[in-house]
Amino acid sequence: MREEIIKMLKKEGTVPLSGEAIARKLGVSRTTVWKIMRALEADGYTIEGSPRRGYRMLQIPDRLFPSELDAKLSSRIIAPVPTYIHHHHCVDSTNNVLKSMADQGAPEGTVVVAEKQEKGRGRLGRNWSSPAGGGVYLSLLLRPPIPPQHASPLTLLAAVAACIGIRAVLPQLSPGIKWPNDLLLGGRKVCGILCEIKAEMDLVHYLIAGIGINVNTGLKDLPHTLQSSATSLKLENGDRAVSRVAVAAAILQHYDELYCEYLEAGAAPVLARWREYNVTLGRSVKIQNQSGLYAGIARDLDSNGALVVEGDSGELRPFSAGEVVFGTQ
Ligand code: BT5
Repeated sequence: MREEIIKMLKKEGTVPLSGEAIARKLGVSRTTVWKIMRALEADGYTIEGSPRRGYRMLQIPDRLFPSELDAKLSSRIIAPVPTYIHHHHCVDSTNNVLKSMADQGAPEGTVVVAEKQEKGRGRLGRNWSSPAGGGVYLSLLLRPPIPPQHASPLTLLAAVAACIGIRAVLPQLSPGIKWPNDLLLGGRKVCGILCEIKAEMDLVHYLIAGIGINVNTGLKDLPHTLQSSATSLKLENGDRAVSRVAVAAAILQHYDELYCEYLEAGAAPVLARWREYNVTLGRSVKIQNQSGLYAGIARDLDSNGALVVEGDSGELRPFSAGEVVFGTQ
């Protein structure tokens, strides 16, 4: 009902809509309409209400509500309708919330978004700092018909979607992908991605792609230890605020398009786009993984998304997991 009322008010624009007309259309009492208006105001919508003339929507908050995201989406698989989007003010981790929904059978394309995370997670038990107000924290659910050993390109797809989505909203910025899927602006991290899968030997049950972006996050909102390595879209945009809804919707839209293409054409187009937007290939790197540290030049991705590194004596070695440190760092 809430979503319906938002749609009705937006459609009327500056023309007031009477409480009675809304109540009649929705088959509820005027008191119910009044209560929903109060709830919308509590969520940050500015609504002018006059007993004689009715209600007008004056301002829409930049929060990741399903109706706001849906208004910018024309997707086929990821959030094809607003009921696929689950908005929370605060969660421990959107990946955790979506994981329990996936275990209970949530459909492919389900999305969980939050304004704040209390235990945002990075890879290998690391932390993703997720303060309220400035960031976008979202997770989306895929159920690709593939074995787990073919899942890597789908984690790279998340970085490509985030990169293209950000560039679509802010064409003046050029985020680049550090393997496997960090997004950097001016050498600083603006977006991190955590992909988790549940699988049997020969079938992926589901993949959750969790994406965290510092949109309007101020450096002072982040822990001291991150202030020299992190940035936000706002900071890179000359300190001008950026619409979180626009960024989140653009990423979901591009994710949808890339995933549809992946299902039809396989991994090659995703890998080609990753190469186009990366800032890793051709650089001197050190790869840290469970077996130690390996230095060389990052040369290419192989067909499964592994990073191929050329060692000192010209030998090529593929890495399917690990941490990249650039030679100059
Ligand atoms: C990542 O891990 O970068 C994955 C981050 C994924 C976050 C999303 S938010 C929605 C979803 N729900 C979750 O709980 N997680 C996902 P990793 O490559 O391991 O990098 C983690 C490192 O990034 C930390 O150890 C810090 O050094 C740094 N870091 C943490 N928070 C940051 C932030 N807000 N901005 C920039 N760097 C940050």
